[in-house]
Amino acid sequence: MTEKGVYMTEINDKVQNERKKVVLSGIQPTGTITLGNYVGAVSNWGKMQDDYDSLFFIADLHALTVRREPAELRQMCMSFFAQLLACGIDPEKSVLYFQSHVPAHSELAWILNCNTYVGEASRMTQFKDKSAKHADNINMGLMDYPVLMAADILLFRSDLVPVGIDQKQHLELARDIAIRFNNRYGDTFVVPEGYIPKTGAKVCSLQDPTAKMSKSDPDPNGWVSVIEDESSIMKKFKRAVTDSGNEIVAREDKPGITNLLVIYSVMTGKTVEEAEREFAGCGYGTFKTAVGEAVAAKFKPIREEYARYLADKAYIAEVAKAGAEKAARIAARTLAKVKRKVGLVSFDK
Ligand code: AQP
Repeated sequence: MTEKGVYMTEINDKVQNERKKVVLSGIQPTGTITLGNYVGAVSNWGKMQDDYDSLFFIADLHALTVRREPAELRQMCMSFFAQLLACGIDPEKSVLYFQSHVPAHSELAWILNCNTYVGEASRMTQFKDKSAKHADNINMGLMDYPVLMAADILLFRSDLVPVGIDQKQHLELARDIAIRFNNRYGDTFVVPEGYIPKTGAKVCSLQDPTAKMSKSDPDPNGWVSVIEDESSIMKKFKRAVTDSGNEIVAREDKPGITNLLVIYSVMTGKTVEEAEREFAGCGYGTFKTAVGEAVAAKFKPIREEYARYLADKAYIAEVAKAGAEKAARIAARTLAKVKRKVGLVSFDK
C-alpha cells in the first residue's frame, strides 16, 4: 500500500487501495455558530463527509488569541461540540475533536514558525483587524494564528479546506509555507486547495450588509445563531437593514437585499434567480418575513438536537476522545516525517 493509502486507511479504519481526498476544517468556540459560519463552512462540512475523509475540530487553541474567561471558554467548547453534532457532523463519518487534545498541532506550528517570515504574518488582514479591535492585547498568538492554521491543515495532508472567503488569505499563506518547505526539504506536505462556496462565501451582517456576519459582533441584531429560537430569528430578520427602492434583486447597489437573497437561496436550495422571480413584485416586509421563516425552519431541528447532545456530556467525551486518538495517530506520521526532514534526532525505527 502506498504511503498515501496508509493515511486514508487510518482515517476510515478500512483498507482501500486509492487514497480518498482529505477534507479538514475548524471553527473557533466563541459565541455560537452563526448563520455566516453555517452557510460559509459548517453546512458544507456536512455535505462533504460522505465523499471525503473528513476531519473537523474545535479550534480552542486559536480561541486563546483573545482574552477569555477560562470557565466560559470551557463551556463554549462543549457547546460548540454539541452544535457541530447537531449541524450534522457525524462521528461515524468524520473525525471530530478538540484541537488542544492533539499536541501535534502546536508542535508542527513551531517548526512552521521557523519557516515563515514575520513580514508574511504581519501582513494578514485578520491580524491587522484583530489588532485594531484588541489594541490592549496584541499578543504573539494573534500574529501566529495563520501559522497554527497552516499546521492544522498540513498535519493531515489535507487536499481541501472548506472555508468562507475571510479565510482565503490564511489559506494562501498555508500553501506558500507548504511549497517553501517542500522546496527546501523535499516533498513532505500536500499543498491544499481552498473550497470556497460559490453562494454564501461571505454572509453579511443583518445590520450592516457591507460587513461580514461575525459571531463576535457586539450588536446581536447583526447575526443569528443556529440555536436561536424562532421568535428571535423572526425579529432579527424583520429588523434587517435593506436598501433604497423596492425591487428584490441581487445587485451591487443593493447589498442588503442581495445578502437576504443569498441566505434564502442557501436555506431553501433554490437559486438566487429563482428567489428573485418568486419575490418579484413583493414588498420588502413580505420578503424579509419569508427569509426569516426559511432560516427558522432550517435551524429548528438543529436547536432541538443541540439540546439533546449538550445534555449528554458522556457522549461528547466519548466522541471527542475517539476523534482525538484518530487525529493524533494520523498527525504523528506527518510530524515524524517533518522532524526527520529538518534534522531532529529520532531513535524510532
Ligand atoms: N460571515 C461569514 N460568511 C461565510 N463564512 C463565514 N465564516 C465566518 N464568518 C462567515 C467561516 O466560518 C468558519 C469558522 O470561522 P471561525 O470560527 O474560524 O472564525 P471567523 O472566520 O473569525 O468567524 P467569525 O464568526 O467572524 O468569528 P469571530 O467573530 O470569533 O472572529 C471559517 O471557515 C470562516 O471562513
